[in-house]
Amino acid sequence: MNLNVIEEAKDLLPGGVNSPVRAFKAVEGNPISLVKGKGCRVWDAEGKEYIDFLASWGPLILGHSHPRVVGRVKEEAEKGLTYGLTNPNEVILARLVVDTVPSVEKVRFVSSGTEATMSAIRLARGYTGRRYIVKFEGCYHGHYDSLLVSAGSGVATFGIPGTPGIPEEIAKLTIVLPYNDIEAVKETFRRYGEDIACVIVEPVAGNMGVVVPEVEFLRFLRDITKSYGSLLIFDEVITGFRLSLGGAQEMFGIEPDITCLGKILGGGLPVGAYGGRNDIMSHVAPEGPVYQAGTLSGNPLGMVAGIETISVLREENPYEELDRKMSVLSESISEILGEKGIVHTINRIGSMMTVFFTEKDVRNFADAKSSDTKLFGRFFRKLLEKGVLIPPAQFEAWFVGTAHSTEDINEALERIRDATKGL
Ligand code: KE4
Repeated sequence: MNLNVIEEAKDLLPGGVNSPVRAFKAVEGNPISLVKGKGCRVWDAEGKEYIDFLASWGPLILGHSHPRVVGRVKEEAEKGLTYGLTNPNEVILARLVVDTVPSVEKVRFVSSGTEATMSAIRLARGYTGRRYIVKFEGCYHGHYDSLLVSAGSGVATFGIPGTPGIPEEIAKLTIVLPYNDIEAVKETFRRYGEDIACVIVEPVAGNMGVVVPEVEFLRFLRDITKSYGSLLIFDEVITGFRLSLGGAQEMFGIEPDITCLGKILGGGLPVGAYGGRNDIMSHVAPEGPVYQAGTLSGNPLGMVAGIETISVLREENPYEELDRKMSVLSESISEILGEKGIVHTINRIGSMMTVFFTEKDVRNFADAKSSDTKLFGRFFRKLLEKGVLIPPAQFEAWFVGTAHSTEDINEALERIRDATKGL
């Protein structure tokens, strides 16, 4: 059954998938298809069960099929799926976001994290009238042309296309710098600061694997953008509602000008958002001149899934417990790998972590790339065989959610211990 689905998919979808990482190329594995999820467990098309630390790349902080989320979506779907005009649930979720994310006074819903960051970049350029943007190597902000750009040669130089299909003229308007590198940012602003529209950053990186910034790095970005009249954009698509109710900006006490959200915001349905100060968001059409639109933006089902998810998080405030659970998981995995003499380092913050197979401290993408990705691939495949699902790529974040009980974590650790025997 599973094999047929995967084989037939290859005839109909590029690489047999709707997002590249699902093809398992980064772990040299055979992709599986999942048909059911409940709590912290998922089942593939052949009925095999896995304890899930992928959590659909982050959205499922409450686990799969949370009764309140599913119940509310069912109830809403009975009434209708989409109207193309404003639905009251858009206003309810907007109020929740404004009351929960410290820097957001006004918000616009879209249908993915990519749409959120793409729109935020356009808004920053429209608001400032400037061309250049700054991003950091190893940070991923979705597949928007201006953000699929690799570092040029040398520091503080213009970007080069990260994939075919992006004109050099667009790529060179993006400057790509090393994460955590204050000197590189300082030099870039000294040269181009008057023409920099914005800096976009993952305030905790999840897409090079988890990399926690030096807090003075974020503080420096906040100060230098303010002094040059550029906007600071926090891409909190992963960290929003993940690291704390108010995300990384609440955890670190640093307020960006624009925040991008996604994943948990939609509780598993396609929802993204960008928001920020009133005087900035008032530039977005139809209130202002910066155009952005979407047929299913603010879709009622996505809205109610988000409302229930964020409401449960506000009621339960599970963050200390999630931090404790992830701490037990990461320390126990480190012990298991250590007993086998396997060189590794684990970066963890709150309920997100990454196991790197390198002896280096991982503080940026260059460090992360020193990992033994072949060994990671073997590790992934052995875990999958034993019924543990982690992200099928080294440079991603693992997640723990409220549905992972202590017993689930212990059971997963037994399976992980078993899996490392033949590593
Ligand atoms: P989406 O367009 O995939 O909803 O969001 C793009 C995005 C933006 N910002 C951050 C920080 C993100 O992590 C993402 C998407 N994350 C990846 C994996 N880390 C999604 C998985 C995939 O591409 O299949």
